[in-house]
Amino acid sequence: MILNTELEYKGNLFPSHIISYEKNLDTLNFTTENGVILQITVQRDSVLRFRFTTSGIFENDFSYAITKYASRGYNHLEVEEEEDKYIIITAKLKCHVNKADLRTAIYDAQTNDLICEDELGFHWEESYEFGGDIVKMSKVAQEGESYYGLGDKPADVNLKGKRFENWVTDSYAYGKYTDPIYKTIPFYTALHHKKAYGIFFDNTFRSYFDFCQERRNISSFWAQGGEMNYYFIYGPEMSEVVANYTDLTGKPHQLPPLWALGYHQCKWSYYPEAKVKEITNKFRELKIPCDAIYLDIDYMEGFRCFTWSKEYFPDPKRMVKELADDGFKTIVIIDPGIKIDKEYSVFKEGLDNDYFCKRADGPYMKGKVWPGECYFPDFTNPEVREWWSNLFQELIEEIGVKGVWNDMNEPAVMDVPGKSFPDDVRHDYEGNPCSHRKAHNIYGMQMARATYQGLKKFAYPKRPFVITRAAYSGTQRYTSSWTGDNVASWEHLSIANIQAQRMCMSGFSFIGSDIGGFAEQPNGELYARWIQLGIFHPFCRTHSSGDHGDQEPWTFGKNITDVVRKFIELRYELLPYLYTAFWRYAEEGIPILKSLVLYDQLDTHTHYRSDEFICGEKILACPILEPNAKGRRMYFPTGEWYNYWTDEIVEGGQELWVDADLDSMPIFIKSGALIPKYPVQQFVGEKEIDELKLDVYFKIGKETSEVYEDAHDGYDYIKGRYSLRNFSLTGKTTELVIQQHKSGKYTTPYDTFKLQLHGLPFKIKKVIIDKVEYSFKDIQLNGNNSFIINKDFTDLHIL
Ligand code: MIG
Repeated sequence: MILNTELEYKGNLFPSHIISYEKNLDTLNFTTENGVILQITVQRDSVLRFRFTTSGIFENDFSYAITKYASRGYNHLEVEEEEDKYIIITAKLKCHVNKADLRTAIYDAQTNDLICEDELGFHWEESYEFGGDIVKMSKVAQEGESYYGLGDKPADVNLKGKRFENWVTDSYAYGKYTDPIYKTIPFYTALHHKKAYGIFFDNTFRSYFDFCQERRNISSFWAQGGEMNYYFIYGPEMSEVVANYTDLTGKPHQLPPLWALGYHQCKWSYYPEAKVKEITNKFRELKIPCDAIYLDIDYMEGFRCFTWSKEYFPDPKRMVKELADDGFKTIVIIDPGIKIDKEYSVFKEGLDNDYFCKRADGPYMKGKVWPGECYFPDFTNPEVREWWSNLFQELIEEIGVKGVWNDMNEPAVMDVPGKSFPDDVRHDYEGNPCSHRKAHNIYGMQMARATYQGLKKFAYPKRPFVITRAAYSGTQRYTSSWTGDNVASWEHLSIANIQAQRMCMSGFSFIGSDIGGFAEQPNGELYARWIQLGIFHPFCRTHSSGDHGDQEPWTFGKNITDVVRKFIELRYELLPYLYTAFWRYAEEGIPILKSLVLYDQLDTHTHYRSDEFICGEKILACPILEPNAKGRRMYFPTGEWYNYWTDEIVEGGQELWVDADLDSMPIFIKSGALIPKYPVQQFVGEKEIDELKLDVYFKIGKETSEVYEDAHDGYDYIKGRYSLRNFSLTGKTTELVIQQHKSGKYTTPYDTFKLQLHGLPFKIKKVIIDKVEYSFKDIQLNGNNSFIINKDFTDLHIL
C-alpha cells in the first residue's frame, strides 16, 4: 500500500502541456499532449469542480454524495487566454490553468488574493495491482494556513500537521488520533489570511489527506482508485464554505420530529420487556425527562433482523403502545447481516431475488456477525433498497416503532481479515458495477438510506427518525448519527466534544456521542460532566455496553441524579432554541455547533481552540473536562457574554477563569439575544405549551434573534404551516426596543410570551406595546424584570 505522496515514490506521472481546449456551457476541457484531460465545471460563482482522467475517457458521472438539489448557476463566466495560461473568471473567482502542466491557482476575483495554489498539482501512479490509477493532488500550504473538517476523526479541531486515512471502520474503544474510524467525509475547510476555502474530494476509494505532515508547506490528498474529482469551494467565510458544501451534499430531507431532540436512553441491552418498563418507569418516577428508549440486538429472535424474541418480547405491539402512552418512543436496532437460515423469510426473499452481495468469482459474501454466518444485502442496488425499505412495514406501521438504529454498517464482519468485506466483493453501485474497494465507504450510507426510505414511507404522516454509525458525505440527508464505541474516560469526553464540532463543520450536524462512554463505566462525576456537554449536542443519548454495570441517570447516587436532571431539564427548556438551530441548518446548511474558528475566523486566537463552542447562534458553552474541577479557564470570542447562571457580563477576546462546580457548567449567552424556552416536560408533547418564555439579554446596540416553530412533527410546515418570529432588539441607556416580525401560517398554541429581562441597566417605569402605554407596576410579575405580553406584538418599548 502506498501511503506517501510524490516525494518518495519515483513512479509518479504528470500531465504534459495543453494541446487543446474547449468550452461547453459551464464546462471546460483541457487536453494535454500525453492524453490527460482536466475538466473544470463552474457549479456556482464560488464552486468549481475539477476532474482529471489519464485515459482520455471520464467515468460515468455518478456520485452518492452529491444531491440532485445542489444549486447550479453563476452570474459570470469568461475565459481568457494568455501565453502561459488560461484564466477562468467567475463573479467570485479567477482560476489560472497553467498550459505547461495543468497546475492551477485560484484567486479571489475581487481582491486578487491568492486562495489556493497547486504544488505538483495532479499526478498519478499506475495501479498495476487493481488497474486504473492512484490519483494524487498536492497544494501549497499558505502562510498560517489551518485545516478543519473530515468528519469524525478523533483528533483536534485544527488538523494541521496530521495525516488521515478514509476507510469506514468499526473501531471499538478507539482512542485519540485513532484513524480511520467509522466515517468517511473527505471534505475540509482551510483558512489563511482571514479567508477560507474548502475542498471536497468526492472519491469513495480508500483516500488520504495530508495537512503539512509529510512536508511542512504542502497539503495533499490522494486515493487508491477512481478519478481525481474534487470540488473547490470558496468562502471567504468558513460558514459559507460549509454551507456550500452542505448545499452540494445535501441538507436533511426534513426536520426531525421534535421528540428526536429530546433525551434518549439506550443500553446494550435492555431486555426483557420487564426491564425496559423498569427503566422507563424510573424516568417518570424520578421526573427525569426522556423521549426515547432503545432496544439493542437482544430484542430479536437469534439476532434475525425484523423478528422479535418470543421469550423476551412476547407482544411487542402492546409493549410499544404502552411505552408510547407513557411518552416513550421505541427505537430498535437493525444490522446489515442477514442470518443464513432457510426458514427465515428475510433470508429467503433476499436469496430468491438475488439481493445479497457476492464475491468476484460468484460465491456469496459470507461473514460472521451477531447472528452467526450471514449474507449481506447489496444496498448499492436501488431494487435492494426498495425491498429493504418495505421490510419496515410491520415494524413501523403495525408495531408502532418510531425510529431505527443502523449499526455494524461499515460493514463490520467478525471473522474476515480487515474486519469488513474483502476487496473483491461486487456491488451494483447504481448500475456502475464495481468492487468493494469503491463501494466500501458508501455501503453504510446506502443501508441508512434504504432504512430511511422505509421509515419515511411507513411513519407517514409523521417524520422518520434513523440513526447510523457508518457514513459518507451526504448521509446527513437521511439520518442522524453517533460517534460509535467510545470509552468512559475524561479524554473521551474531550474527544466527543471535538468530534461533534468537526462533524458539524463537515455538514453533518445531527450528531452526538454515547453519553458516559460505551466501553467501561464512568464514575458519577464523569457521567454528570458528559451529560452537561451532551445536552448541547444535536443528538443526546446515553448509551453503554452491558459489560460494565449500569449507566442510567440514577446510577450514581442522588447528588448526581439531581445534576443530571437539572441539565436534561435545561435541554427540554431549550427545545425551541435547538429546534430553531436545526431548522437553520436544514434550511441553509449552517452547522448547529460552531467551533470558535467558525464563529470568528478573523480572531487568530480561535484557530486552535477545541473546547469552547457555540451552540445555535447565541449560546457559548465549554465543558469541564477534568475531575475535581471547580471551574476552568476558557476563551471568550468577540462579543459580550452573559454568564447563564449569574447574569454577570464578560467581554470577549480574552481567556478567563469561570466557576463551575459539579452542578454547573460554563454557559454564556450572547448579549442582545432572545432565548426561547418551553416549560420542562417529561417528554415532548406532555404539556400543551401555553406560554413561550423569552429570556432577553440586554445589550447597548442591535441584535437579532429568531424562533422557529411548527407542529413538531408531520409535513405541514413544508406547505407553509410554520411560525417564524424574527426579533430585533435595540438597547439604549434608558430604553429597550424589541420588534417582532412574524411569518408562516402556523398558529402556535400559546397566546402569550413571558418576557424575562436580563441585565437591564435602568429601572423600568413604563412599557409601550404597539403604541399602548402601560405602567410597569401594573404588568410586572413578582417584583421581577418580567411581564407577560401578547405573542402578536410587533413593537415594544421598555423605558
Ligand atoms: O459488536 O449492538 O456501536 O452501540 O450497542 C457490537 C451492540 C455491536 C456496536 C455499537 C453499539 C451497540 C453494539 N454494537
